[in-house]
Amino acid sequence: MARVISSGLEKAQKALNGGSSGSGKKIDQLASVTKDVHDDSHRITSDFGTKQTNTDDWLRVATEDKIGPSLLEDAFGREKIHRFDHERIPERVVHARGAGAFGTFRLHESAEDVTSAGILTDTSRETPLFTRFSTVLGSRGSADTVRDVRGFAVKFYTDEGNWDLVGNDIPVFFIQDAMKFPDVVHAAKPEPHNEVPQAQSAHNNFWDFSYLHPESTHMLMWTQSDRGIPRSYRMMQGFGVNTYTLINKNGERSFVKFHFTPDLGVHSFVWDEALKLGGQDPDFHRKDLHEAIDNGSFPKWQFGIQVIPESREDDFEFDILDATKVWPEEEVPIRYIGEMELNRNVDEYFTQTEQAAFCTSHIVPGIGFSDDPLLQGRNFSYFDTQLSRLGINWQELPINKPVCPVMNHNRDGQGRHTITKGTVNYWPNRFSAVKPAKPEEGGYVDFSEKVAGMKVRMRSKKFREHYSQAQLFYNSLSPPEKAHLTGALCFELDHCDDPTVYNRMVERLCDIDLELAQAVAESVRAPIPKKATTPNHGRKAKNLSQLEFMPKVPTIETRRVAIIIADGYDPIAYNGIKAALKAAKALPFTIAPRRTPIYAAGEDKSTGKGVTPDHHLEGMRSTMFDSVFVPGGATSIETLRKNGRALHWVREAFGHLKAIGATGEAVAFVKDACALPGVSFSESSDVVDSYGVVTASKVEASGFKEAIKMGKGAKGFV
Ligand code: HDE
Repeated sequence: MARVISSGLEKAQKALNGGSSGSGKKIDQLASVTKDVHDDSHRITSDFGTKQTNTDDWLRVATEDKIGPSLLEDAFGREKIHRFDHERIPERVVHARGAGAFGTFRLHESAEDVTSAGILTDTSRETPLFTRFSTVLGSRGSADTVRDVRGFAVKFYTDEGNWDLVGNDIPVFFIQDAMKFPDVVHAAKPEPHNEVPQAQSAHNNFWDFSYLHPESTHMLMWTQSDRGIPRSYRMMQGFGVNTYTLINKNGERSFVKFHFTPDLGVHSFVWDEALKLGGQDPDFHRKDLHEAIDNGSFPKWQFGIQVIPESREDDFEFDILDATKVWPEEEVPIRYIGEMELNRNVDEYFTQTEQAAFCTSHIVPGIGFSDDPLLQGRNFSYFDTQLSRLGINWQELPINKPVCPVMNHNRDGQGRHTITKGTVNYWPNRFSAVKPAKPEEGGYVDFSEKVAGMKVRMRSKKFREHYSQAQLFYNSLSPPEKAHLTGALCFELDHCDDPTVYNRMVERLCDIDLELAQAVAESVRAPIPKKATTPNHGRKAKNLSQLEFMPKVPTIETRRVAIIIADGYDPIAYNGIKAALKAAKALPFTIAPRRTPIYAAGEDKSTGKGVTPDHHLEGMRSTMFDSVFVPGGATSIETLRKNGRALHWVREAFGHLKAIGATGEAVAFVKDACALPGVSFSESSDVVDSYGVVTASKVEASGFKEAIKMGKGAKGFV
């Protein structure tokens, strides 16, 4: 019998996607080339379609007693090995490790005053999309939780063609000119002589490059802040980074930056947690995204634009085409006009997430480029790199194929799928077959612009100021965020063993903040600076600290909560908290010393069913959860007190600033486990004390849930 795969979810998603219209278009297009291994009517065939009876034994000369030579004649055997030999394709030269999902874009407010793009003006549309998140430096098999920038690439399958917005979770970049890209990537990737370290910027070459490129200073502040270690792909902002343009139907042009702001707020790991997860669960982010979508908790982002009319291009102290600068929101407010939701997991990683190919040059009418020198180079690079990964006909691959008609006189090449009928393949032709579109038919019209100047290799003056916004970002952080940033710099420079590198980097920090430079210098053994090189201007701006992105309606939905029990636990507290968490759509997991059933206080083991834990204490670690709850029960707590791993769970969760809840006998256990010099907890029951620890003599889940919602950062990490 054919297995039915998550049919309920499929149906719900189809309804949500609007069947074959709207955002369902892409899903239906993909369905036409999708086969299901669980369809029981399938039989193994060769690639040329012949059914096969044996795919386990090579055709050979053999008897029951003696094995003889394998025969070259075995076409099936050769085909199987030959296909396997060629399974790998080159990984992306950067952003090799990623995870993707399908979704929908809905527009709330038309932006027709600034653009004619259908996707940004037609509020009745639902546009299907595919989003791929990634790390930058690591190989395809590297860990998710490393300190790095995260890619945030969205392919909108619009009615006018694909629009690829290939962004990051950080709004600025290391360099200003695309020509520097090979240098920054070479310097940041593993060093050439020994291919070490994997997926980390903590090495001599990266920091050597950083010092030698003052333009990277602003970006470094972001990567060393908590933004470099997001808790989840679902809890990151997305930024188009580069300056694009919008053109309205009157032909007027504006400059634009694109933003995605997550409904769940912006949250991060603490560094120790991220480091440990790199080994304990290298797929943490990938699984987190998949799990949330599978559970029907579809992540959403508000989509916004910052717009500057052409006439105001030169009104700012920075160049608005410089990708190492943000447009402060005080000066250019964000206008939120739409929403992106991710609501469907991929069916197959390789053909969808791996073969997805994004190009900044993919734009649609109403959207244009600017002279941003980073963007101009990117427009060449993405197109070019797809050739080494996917071959010339990569745009025909199902994941990359537009949902609108594609027709032109480009032909042939390796792996061509489309069959184009007719006697001509050039334009113009005597039949007037396949002709260019008129603007009124939706044809892309390049913006006419007068350009004059000297042909030179240089950047203009405003591009040469590098520290003002680095200071702005640093100044805008809360004290715990500053402490985390300082700690990150100390960690990274401790991994550099060349004094030239760390001494110089401390010099560079004197361009940002003297106290920061002094703290890092002391920690890494660099000469302690006495004077700022560039005095800190003291200004701050809004929405740079991630603490400003607490969700409008805080939620614990999809937060992973470990409930630790042993035999003799208090069933009322256990069941109460579990029900309360489930009702709030959090994900409770029962953790115990073993995975076989655990019995409640007073439960008769011979007749009782017990609770079957999801995991045992050795199988998982506190790092894999957002929060820990320990119900009371005298015998249970007695057992847990003697279990070093249980103590470590609670103490580690506390060190990682997680909400911890306890009832009854567990209150004293939690307090003892977290006992640190100078730490005291409030005694009032069911109150979140300033460390996020909630203790209560009876089950009142509200305080605990509030503590989970608060996330990290209230007290800083010691
Ligand atoms: Fe990329 N970048 N990049 N990049 N980038 C690639 O394209 C490049 C830059 C970003 O999920 C490559 O298909 C140049 C900024 C993302 O498939 C490559 C420059 C931003 C992804 C490339 C930049 C990004 C890439 C490698 C300097 C944020 C992953 C594989 C001018 C706005 C897309 C590929 C995915 C991938 C070139 C700088 C984001 C080599 C030359 C700035 C999210 O073409």
